[in-house]
Amino acid sequence: IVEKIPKVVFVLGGPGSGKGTQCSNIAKLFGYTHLCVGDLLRAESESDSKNGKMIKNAMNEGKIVPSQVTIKLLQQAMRKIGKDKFVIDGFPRSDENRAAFENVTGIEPAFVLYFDCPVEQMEQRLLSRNQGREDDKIETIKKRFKIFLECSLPVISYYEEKGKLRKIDAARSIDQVFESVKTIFKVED
Ligand code: UP5
Repeated sequence: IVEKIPKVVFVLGGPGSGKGTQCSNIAKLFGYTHLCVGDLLRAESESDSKNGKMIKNAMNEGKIVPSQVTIKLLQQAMRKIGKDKFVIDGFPRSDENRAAFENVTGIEPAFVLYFDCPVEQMEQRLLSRNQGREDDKIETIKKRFKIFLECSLPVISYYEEKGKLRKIDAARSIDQVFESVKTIFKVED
């Protein structure tokens, strides 16, 4: 059986830039399946799998979980769901993540959304989210920002150079941001 290669859109942006919020809108309106890599990792960390503790520790430090773990979870989810269009939220977070995903899956994204938002605004959103996420405390938030700047911005530059980046001003209301998202999907989809 030849597996059909699914269409993938990566959704990137700093912690609190609105990736999850906008991905669920994209899923509803454009028929994509939303895969939040942070959610896959949180679920795995709650299971008794051998990696559970390691994942929890990494996330509590805002660190990037090793690619092999993340990519395996992503592949499992994509196969299980069996759909052909995915928005992948919060991955790849480093050049190493990106290269490993390409090598292992042979998939390149159709395009990449980038939610651009000032750090102060992202921090405010995370501090007022109040959903009991263990990494939403100020010390961990600072670490997440640092890793984003050091490891994830290079991925964004990579896709910009390839002409695949679609940058959106995410410092506006949820509805205003979604208007920009819609314009892009109407052209690209
Ligand atoms: N909100 C959203 N949009 C708004 C707007 N326009 N105006 C005002 N408020 C807005 O939104 C955050 C909050 O802001 C919400 O309360 C929302 O209502 C409000 P959300 O849509 O959740 O933003 P998002 O960018 O998705 O923020 P999130 O905190 O989920 O992003 P992170 O990238 O930090 O979290 P993620 O779950 O992807 O990753 C968590 C950790 O997992 C990482 O730190 C890392 O340790 C690990 N990880 C890996 O190791 N590898 C991976 O590949 C992925 C994750």
